[in-house]
Order: sequence, then C-alpha cells, then structure tokens
Amino acid sequence: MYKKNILCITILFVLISAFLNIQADPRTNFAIISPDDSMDDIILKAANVTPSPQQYEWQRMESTAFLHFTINTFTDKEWGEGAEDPSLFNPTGLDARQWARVLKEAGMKLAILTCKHHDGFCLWPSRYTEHSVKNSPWRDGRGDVVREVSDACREAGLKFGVYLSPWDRHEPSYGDSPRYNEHFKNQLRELLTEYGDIAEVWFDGACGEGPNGKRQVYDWPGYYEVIRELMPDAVIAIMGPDVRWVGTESGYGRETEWSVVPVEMSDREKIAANSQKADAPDAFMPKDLMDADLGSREKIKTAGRLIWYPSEVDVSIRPGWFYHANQDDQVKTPEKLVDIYFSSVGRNSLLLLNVPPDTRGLIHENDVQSLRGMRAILDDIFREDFARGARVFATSARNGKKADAVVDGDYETYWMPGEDADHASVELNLTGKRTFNVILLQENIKVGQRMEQFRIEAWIDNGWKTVADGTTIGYKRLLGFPGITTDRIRLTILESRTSPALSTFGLYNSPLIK
Ligand code: FUL
Repeated sequence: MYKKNILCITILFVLISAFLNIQADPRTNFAIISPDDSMDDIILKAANVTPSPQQYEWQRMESTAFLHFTINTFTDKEWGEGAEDPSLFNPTGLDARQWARVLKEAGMKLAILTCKHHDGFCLWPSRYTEHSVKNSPWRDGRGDVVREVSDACREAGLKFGVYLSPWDRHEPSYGDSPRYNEHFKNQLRELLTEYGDIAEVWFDGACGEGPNGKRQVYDWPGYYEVIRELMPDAVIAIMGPDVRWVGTESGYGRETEWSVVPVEMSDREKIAANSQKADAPDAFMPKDLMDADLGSREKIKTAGRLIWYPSEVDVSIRPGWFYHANQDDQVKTPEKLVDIYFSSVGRNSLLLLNVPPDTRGLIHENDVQSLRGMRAILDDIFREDFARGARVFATSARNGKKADAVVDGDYETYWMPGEDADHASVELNLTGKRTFNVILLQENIKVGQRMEQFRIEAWIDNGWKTVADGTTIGYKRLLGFPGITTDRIRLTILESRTSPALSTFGLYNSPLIK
C-alpha cells in the first residue's frame, strides 16, 4: 500500500512537472496583451515572442537575391502596360545556370524570380492565360523560365522563391473580383505544385487599374490559404504575415530594428490565435512600416497584440529593378554593396538584393564583377575572428549559459546573465593585442529579441574607453568604428527586456572602415 502511494505520488509529480514545463515555456510568435497587463508584463511578453520555424530558417539565410526579368527587360521599361506583344520576349542566350552560379558565388542562399510582374506576362506556360512565354519566339514557345531557374537554383544549392504580382494589367478578369481571385489562385497553384520546393512567396501590394479600368479587391486570406496548404514551409513576404518590408528600397535598414512589433486589432483573441495562419488576413500589418520606430517600449505599451514580424531589405544592384542597357555603368560598386550588407544583414534584417538579367538572358558582366568584388571584401573581413580563443568573464551567468558561448562559433549556444541583466557585462581577454574596427553581435532569436541598449568598451591606455554604443541586436548586429588596438573588450547591458541570450561577440577588421 505504502509503495503504491509512493508510486502514485511519483507519477503525479512527474505529470505536474511535465505540465509546468509546458506552461513555463511561454514562447510563441505572437502575444496577446490584456488590458490588465502592467508595463512590466507587456515587456516580458514582448521578450518571449519568437520566430516560427519558417521565420527562423528564413532569417538564417541572411543574404538572398531577387531576379527581375520579364517583357520589361525587352521594352526597356520598369512597369509594363499589359498590352505588350509576347513576341517581344526573346532572350538570345538565356542561361539560368549562369544566374544561379553567380548568385551562389556571391553568397546568396535563395533567389526569387518575378514569375509575373504588373504587366501580366507569365514566365511559365500558365494554363490560365495566353499572355506568356508559350506565345513568344523564345525556345519556339516551348520554354519555361520558371522551370529553368528553379532547376538551376536547386542544382546550385540555392532555395527558390516566387514573386507573383496580384496587380495584373493584362488579365481581362482583373477588377472582376471573385473571377480574378480564382484566376490568381489557379496561377499560384501552378507555381506551388509544379516547380518543387518554394521557400518564399513575395507579394507586392500594388493595386492599380486593370485593362478594363476596374480595380480589384484582393482575396488575401484565400491566397494565403492556398500557400499554407500547398507549401506550408514557405514564408509569405511583404503583403503577407511572415516577413515585413523594411520600409525603404535604399538598402539601409534601421539601426534600432525590432522583429517584435505591435499590431492593433479589434478582435484580439481571434487574430492572435490565427497569427501567421491563413485566416488572419489583415492581422499582421503594423500601421506605418516607414516609421523610424516600430517596436520600442513606447510603441508596444499600447499594443493589443505583439507579433514576430522580421524585416527584409529589398534593393537593386542597379537604379532600376529591371535591366536597362543605359544603366550598365551605374551598377553599385563592391564597396557600396558591402555597406548595404552591413546596413541590412548587420541591422537585424535580411538582404534581398535584386540582380536583373539582361536581354541576352544573362547576368551582365558589370553586375558579376561587382558581386564578386563584394564577396571578396566580405570574405576578407570575416576570415579571422579575433575573439576566438579569448578567455571570457561575465558578471553573472544563468546555469549552463556560460559566457564563453559567445566566442565558440556556435549560434545555438549563448550566454545569459542572471537576474541583474541591466548592467551585467561580458568581457573578452584576447589571446594578444589585436587591431579591429568591426564588432559582430548576435542574440539567439529562438529565445527572443531582448537587448535594448548596450555599450562596448575597450581597455586602452590603462582605462576603459567607449568604442561604440548600440540599441537593438536581434539576429545580427554589425558595428563599425575607427580601428582600435587592445587585448580586452567588454559589452555592458544598459537596458534589456529581460536577460538576453547573447550567442556571438565577434571582432573583425574591415579595410573599408578607416
Ligand atoms: C515594387 C514594384 O512595383 C517594382 O516594380 C518592383 O517589383 C519592387 C520590388 O516592388 O513595388
């Protein structure tokens, strides 16, 4: 009897602990703020919002490419009108393998192709329109650019994504809302079922007039439903719930970039429960994406709901999104591209760099040269991390979250200070005196984005000198400053939502920063 009781108590104990464990991990990619929540409650909830597995995989790619290519390439336009004759589409030497090779060598992890831009011309032989490659002279009307590019990407080890413009200036059903929505979903289905894995679906929000002068009411929830059903691992970007537009096309993200942002909705419970699912149509849109501040304490204090909604920086290597021969001498330089990398990937965003193929169907020599130059500079900067091998000390550390995790080169492991997070610091004692001008910091976003303000100091001339001050870190933060020589450097947390999970504290030298 006694033994039986012990057994029952043990089983009960195990069950309760299992239950508490589940309860103790409050992390999801959204949080509902209740009217009774104090500011402290709200901050803690924000600190525990984390990416969905798809958003996490997406963020880890860091650098991705856009391929703007269509009939506009041949008409020398940025926006086609929809009346262009398909016979104009005739690349003389299209080689998708060259595209994939060039992008891969540049360090890109995914390529997104404009399968249909606003003019409605389809780069694949869609069954639902005649306005496509099948009526062009290219490959005698038997070609399929989406097939060639998706195959080439996979062969080169790149993921593939699709841009499908909802605004269609050719399609006669556009503006006749239910009919066009069906047409659009049919096209989505073709792309999502016939071309292998699609990692990202990129929706532009443009909603102009169609050929009949009517405007369309887009069925966003219906579009998401098709994607979630057919390609559940794909992220839906921009006019979608998983990835947010940074708010500019300059290539420069915010220095303070929060991946956790507030959303105001009337029916909070429902929207939160549906966060990043198909049936939460307008649930994801923060009010003003161009605002300098999207996620500070000031912004989240009045939120009804918080969501993980990370930023993507889309920018073109040339002035236009499409290829124009007269821009051949305006391709961004390798130095400019490196600066863009620091200001996008290095500011807690993902870089989506557009490289538009030319009328031959090749990435132009000047673009190839710039990309190669960019890669060479980045490889040079990140070849040696002077923090490796350093001895690491921290003012406090949570059990098992030891400070030396910040220099072990493993993103998964991290240092987490104890309860005294504000004012905690972590110090690196390097293997010798080193000269560097770049610091790389990363938070483990599976734990959450938490750092709000920090200071970096170096031991120079027998005293601590401030080298840089920063605000957010997030997935990755790169800080450049005039070079210093030292063997001791430390980071002090000045403000954090709760103890941050610091994965990386790296030190590099860039020839570009003087
Ligand atoms: C914009 C489009 O109108 C441009 O042509 C381009 O595709 C860019 C990426 O998105 O909104």
